[in-house]
Amino acid sequence: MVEIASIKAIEILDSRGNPTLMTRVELSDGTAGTAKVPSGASTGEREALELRDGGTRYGGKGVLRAVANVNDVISKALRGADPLSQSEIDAALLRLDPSEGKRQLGANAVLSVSMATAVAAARHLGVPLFQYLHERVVGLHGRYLQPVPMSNVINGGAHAGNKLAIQEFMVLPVGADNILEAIRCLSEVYHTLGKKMVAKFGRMAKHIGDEGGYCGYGLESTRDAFEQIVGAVEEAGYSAGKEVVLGMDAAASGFYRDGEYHVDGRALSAGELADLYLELEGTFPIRSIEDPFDENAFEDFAEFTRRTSAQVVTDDLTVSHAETVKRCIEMGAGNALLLKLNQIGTVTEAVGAARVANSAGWPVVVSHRSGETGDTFIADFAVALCTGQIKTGAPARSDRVEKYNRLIEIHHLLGGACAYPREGFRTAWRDYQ
Ligand code: 2PG
Ligand code: MG
Repeated sequence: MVEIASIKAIEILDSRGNPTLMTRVELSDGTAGTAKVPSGASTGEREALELRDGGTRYGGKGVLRAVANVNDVISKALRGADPLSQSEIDAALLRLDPSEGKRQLGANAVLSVSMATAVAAARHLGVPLFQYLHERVVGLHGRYLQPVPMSNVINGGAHAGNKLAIQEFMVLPVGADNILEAIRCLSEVYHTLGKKMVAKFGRMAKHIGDEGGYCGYGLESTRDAFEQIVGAVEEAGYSAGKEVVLGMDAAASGFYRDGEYHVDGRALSAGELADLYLELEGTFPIRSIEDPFDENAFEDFAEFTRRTSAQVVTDDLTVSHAETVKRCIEMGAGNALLLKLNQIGTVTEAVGAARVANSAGWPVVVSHRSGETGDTFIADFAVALCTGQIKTGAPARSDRVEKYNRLIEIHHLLGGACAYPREGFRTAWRDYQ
């Protein structure tokens, strides 16, 4: 029987140049898997802990304590364990750190081992990661669904230095027949948007934010940003509202202060902000809105979910925790789950949160973080879960593009035999569970 022979973490850098972990799990047959952990900027206050060293090294952001937790504590405990049982590996990790939010070892330390073990197990079996996760971890049946990418082409909020309070302005290529055409579409729209913004605002508009979207130079308001995107979609030869629809992540905790939402030069109540979203939805083909209110405004989420016909995605509200997802489902606060592995800290728990969401009819959107690496685990994870939706930034810079490249590779590995949800991106997953 194959077993874990060694686990070794090192400190590397993420896409913002901040330290993170890369962990390698080696098995007794010599096969190995590595994983690199991402990091958020607009983090939810209930997320699992990203353990950082403090002090002056790397401005306090070093992760040597988390690295030591992998190398000294986790590696000793898991040596000899069965890598083919992801649930047992993750249960063992939880026993090592039973604290709320993985505060002892750090969710970054724990997650690096959880993911790297899955990668090593897939290598050992000689199957692609998405197939291993799909069959052996999620427990599905060999029919795959590619995700519609929600591609963040203009960055605002915590991800760029501009006047936009809204964090992410996204395009969803729902008219494409497959993932290859979808990625081509979003790349064409992205480049057309860049040229258009440079023509209007000058070369500064070419700069990009943390997730590869344009930095929003010259844009004065939410409406401005959507107008530019719709113009670019049409100029690129696609029909806005049909072949390409829009999404946004307000990440509203980022502009909520003293009971008001500070957006577009105004201070709005939750009701007024809801009215603004509905007005935008009436003007532009917006089909998905993430975190429209503060991360503690459960009631406002519920009220808005009743009023809008867009998908209401919960991120900072639910932080990929199954228990909080249950609470939101009961309240009707949102109707789709954003799933980030590092908000919860193990693969098994993330799958569990997805299961809870799906069992109530909620779709799941697998997501990157604003601080990423070249790791492509989430591309495989989205295909494995058949979520039908992924959020992984603009088609720019390797930290984002590698995920798209992996989706392209998966398409070819499957010989093209992989469905694409098109406009059914909110419901297609149901046929694949
Ligand atoms: C979000 C994410 C990813 P961050 O809010 O959804 O886009 O941002 O990783 O900074 O939390
Ligand atoms: Mg978000």
